[in-house]
Amino acid sequence: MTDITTVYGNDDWWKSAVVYQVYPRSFADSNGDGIGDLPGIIDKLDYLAELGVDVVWLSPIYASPQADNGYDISDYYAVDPVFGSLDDLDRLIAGLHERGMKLMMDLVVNHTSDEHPWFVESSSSLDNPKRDWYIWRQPRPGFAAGELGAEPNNWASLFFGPAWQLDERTQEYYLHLFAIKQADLNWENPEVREAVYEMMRWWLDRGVDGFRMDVINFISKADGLPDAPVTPGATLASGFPLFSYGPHIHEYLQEMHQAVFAGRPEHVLTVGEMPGASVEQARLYTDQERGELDMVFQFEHVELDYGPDGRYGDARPLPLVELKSSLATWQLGLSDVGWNSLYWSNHDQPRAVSRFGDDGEYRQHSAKLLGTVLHLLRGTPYIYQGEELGMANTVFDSIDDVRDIESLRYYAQQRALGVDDETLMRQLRGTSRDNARTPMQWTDAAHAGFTTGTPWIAATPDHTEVNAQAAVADPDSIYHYYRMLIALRKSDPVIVNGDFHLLLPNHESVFAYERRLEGRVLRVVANFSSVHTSVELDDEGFEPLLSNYDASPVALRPWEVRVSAKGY
Ligand code: TEU
Ligand code: CA
Repeated sequence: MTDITTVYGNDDWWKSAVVYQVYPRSFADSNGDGIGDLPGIIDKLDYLAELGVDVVWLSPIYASPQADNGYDISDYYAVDPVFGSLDDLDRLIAGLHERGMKLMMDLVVNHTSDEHPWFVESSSSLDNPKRDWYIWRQPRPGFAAGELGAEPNNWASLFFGPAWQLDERTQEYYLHLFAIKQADLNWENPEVREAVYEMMRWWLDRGVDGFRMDVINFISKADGLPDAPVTPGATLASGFPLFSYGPHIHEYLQEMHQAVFAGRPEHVLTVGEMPGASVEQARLYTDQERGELDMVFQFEHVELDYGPDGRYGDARPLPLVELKSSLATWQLGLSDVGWNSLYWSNHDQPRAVSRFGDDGEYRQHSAKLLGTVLHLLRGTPYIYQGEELGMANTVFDSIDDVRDIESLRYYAQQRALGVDDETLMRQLRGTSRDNARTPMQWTDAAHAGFTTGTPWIAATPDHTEVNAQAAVADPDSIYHYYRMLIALRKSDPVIVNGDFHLLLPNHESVFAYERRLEGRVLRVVANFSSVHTSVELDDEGFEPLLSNYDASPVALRPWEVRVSAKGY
């Protein structure tokens, strides 16, 4: 297998790379305990190499009480026994490197588990040397500790309820932007920052090639942690503008770059997960001259379909014109400086084919169309496990099927407010993070071939038809189509380096764009609908390159995508 660094030169290998996200809990279970693990991933390395991906992003495998499936870490230097051992991780790194692939670890340092020794120490007394490693505050003046309204400010946790938890021992509150078991670290303390950098260097020395940084734009909070503006009648408010993009964010990222990445023999691949980041902010974060990050995961295109109640209310139908305009803004905004990451889904989002495509009659066509539109944009594409099979949202019959802490907390909170079960189950079927977390569908056997035991979350019934074994055997499958898209990226510099031009911005069902480089043009025309439609574009000189249908009549068929090229 050709190593991409030899094709593109060492410095920019990450611009031509394709990343595959593995959510270890749901990928492959080797020992029948129902939970995916590192030996399970090692068994599937040839599958990933065949697909052609360059980098594996591994969601957290560190020691963790698993309150949020590993995003609550209790030891940054250990592998959780449920996933295996450090030896297994070393074998995974070696297995990837042997096949010309790289490993990107998840880095969760906005918060730790409340069972991390740092937090255990910090909470043990008011004068413990690690007291200041977390964000502790006294009750609101005029309130007794534990009294309703005594929280130091009015911020809501992203997992519902107040973002503050009283610690009985010292009678102070600690900040947790996510679950109660996820305590926010105090990045203003230089000892905390150095402890994080030291840990990152340890992993790089062990052979990992990059980091995906969890909610990294939340590490600097507004001075004084003020109340957020509240809507009349409510007690809690979104502290979002106050805990994201805080005053020291660029300073910390530059410091991290100097302390961890600068001067390493190989470029360290970095992507910052940044809910709410704007294009203007991303230009700063990803300008190589500034020494911060390679790219960010922005959220604009995955929040466009939110209804008035946000993520967990009923979604609104997403006008394609808005999706195109959003993606085009990011394409153009990061054209002269910075770099885009490209994704339709991950472990926090519903399945792409169910959300942006048609997971019924046109599953195959729409999954290929989505892959094409994404992979031919300018940026680094991310494939979420099972996306290459067209895996769809799952079926939740009852709240007992749901496992995700965020979904369960939403359900409990809304039930307490009197909302009925049927409404909530409908909403969760559309938006629950568990849609992405069902077992990877390997075969048509019981539990999709994911485990010989009982899976921690039920496999989606459609695995009898949608599975890797069938896809690998069928040359016309979504899987093989993805292989072609990845191979095309490696062979055509227009895809990595070309400029982006949106065509037909106001067309309501067709997403069309061109990539241009030195007289060569790559054109993508995609029908995001189940009805025939036609577009008026001058085809002269264009040769067909790739499509999800055979032979092309004039009109575009349902979910048809056509790629053509000129000047080659
Ligand atoms: O997610 C951060 C985040 O803000 C959202 O995408 C999140 O899924 C939340 O549901 C918003 O409603 C990251 C991780 O990807 C996620 O899995 C973790 O639960 C979270 O941080 C806390 O570590
Ligand atoms: Ca297991």
